[in-house]
Amino acid sequence: MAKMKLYYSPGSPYARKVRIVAMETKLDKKMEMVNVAVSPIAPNADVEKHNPIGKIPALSVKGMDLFDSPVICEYLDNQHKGRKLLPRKGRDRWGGFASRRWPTACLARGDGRYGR
Ligand SMILES: N[C@@H](CCC(=O)N[C@@H](CS)C(=O)NCC(=O)O)C(=O)O
Repeated sequence: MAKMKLYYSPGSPYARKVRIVAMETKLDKKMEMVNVAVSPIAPNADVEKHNPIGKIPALSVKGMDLFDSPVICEYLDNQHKGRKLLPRKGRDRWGGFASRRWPTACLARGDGRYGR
């Protein structure tokens, strides 16, 4: 897979969500992290090349620009071979199983386990 570039800021909760999915899917290893500062009064020209509304996170991959964190998370979840973190349909999408697998639940518990 071509090297991906994630435009992010450590303080952005949206970017953090994407970074968690990247780590959980191990795709962070194939990702160049570009730490940027953005704000509505100080737009970042580099970010605007990848997201027309200038927000982070934005992911540049294979000549595509992806933005909006749910879109980036879904893309990443479809790029790894492991079990899907974000099931799109059925019981797993809304059911307890899906919520127990969500990485933040795992991180909050702090033991690195999924499931019960
Ligand atoms: N719906 C977007 C929201 C992204 C967003 O609002 N990001 C903030 C940082 S937390 C931002 O880039 N703000 C800069 C601006 O509004 O110009 C997503 O889920 O990615």
